[in-house]
Amino acid sequence: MLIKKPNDIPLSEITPKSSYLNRRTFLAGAVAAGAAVAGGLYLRNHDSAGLDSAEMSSTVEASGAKITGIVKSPFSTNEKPTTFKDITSYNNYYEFSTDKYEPAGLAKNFRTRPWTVSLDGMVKKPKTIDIDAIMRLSAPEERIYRHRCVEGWSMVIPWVGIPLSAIIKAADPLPSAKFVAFETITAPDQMPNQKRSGVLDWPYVEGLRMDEAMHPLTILAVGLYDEVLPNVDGAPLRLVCPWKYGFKGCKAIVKISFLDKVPPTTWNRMAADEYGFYSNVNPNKDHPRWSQKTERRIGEGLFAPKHPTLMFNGYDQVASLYAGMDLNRNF
Ligand SMILES: Nc1nc2c(c(=O)[nH]1)N[C@H]1C(S)=C(S)[C@@H](COP(=O)(O)O)O[C@H]1N2
Ligand SMILES: [Mo]
Repeated sequence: MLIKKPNDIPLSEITPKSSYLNRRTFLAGAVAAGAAVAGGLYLRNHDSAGLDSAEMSSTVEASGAKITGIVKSPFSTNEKPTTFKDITSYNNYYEFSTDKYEPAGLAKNFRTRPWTVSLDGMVKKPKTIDIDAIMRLSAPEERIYRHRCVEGWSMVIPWVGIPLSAIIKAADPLPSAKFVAFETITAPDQMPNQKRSGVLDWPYVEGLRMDEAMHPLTILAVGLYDEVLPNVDGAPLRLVCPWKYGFKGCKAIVKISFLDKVPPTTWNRMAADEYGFYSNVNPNKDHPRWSQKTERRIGEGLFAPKHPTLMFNGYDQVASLYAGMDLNRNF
């Protein structure tokens, strides 16, 4: 799991296990949710406050649907993307399970419509936006990004998303807003671990400094491999900030708040000595319990040579955001 012993990582990949308990929970959920989708996969949009409703009659298909009009991006890496199968079957999504292989099945019938995101805190006017209106704020862009988990593994993920800056502009924050906070949905009826104690504090929360949030590399992902985002990767909307460790990428976002002080973040609250607010990828700053110098690329096999981990995960263009900061402290 995030983050017990480093040698858990290879073991969990060798032996994909699914506990009997969780399998039963999943099967029970599948029967109930199956009825809801049996009538077809087309879902209607919902109206949303504060945005034009001229296009509100369009429809969006559920998981597996192609996203059209995707624009390529100069920010994409030309490294070989990790397979769709690996990206959607090896996951961290603690609301469903702390195992890497269980979330895919457990999240299968997670409901992503209707879905709204509230924009609040230090904004001119708090509002609620429908997910389908968010998807129309900016043309969908393909962003093929390296993804580096703090546990020491990585992938290359062809996200589809919109710049986070687009929704921040729609939120119209006050000049006093210096930080942006993200919150995952609370849905214990759908997320088995939200009914259990001792996993994490729910809801999962994350945050960025305003200039990090406005940086053109930072996106809200709505898809991958040209398809609507699979549930297990954080559908319908998840944060992607590619120069930071993966846990900053809050999944299934329902709230974005604007603040004048550093927001609490889930892993920092859990273990402040191990996970800072900034959590920029940094090969020179080891985790207290393991090295961060190298990473295992998922899909290459357990015995493939590891890749060197790059400062800022290779996204050096963000270095100026941290001028004057001691990057080797536990940020
Ligand atoms: N709500 C929520 N968001 C989360 C997590 C989580 O457990 N819950 N795990 C984080 C971690 S540790 C990682 S590495 C990435 C994994 O994203 P992926 O499953 O799409 O690869 O999601 C991040 N976002
Ligand atoms: Mo992670």
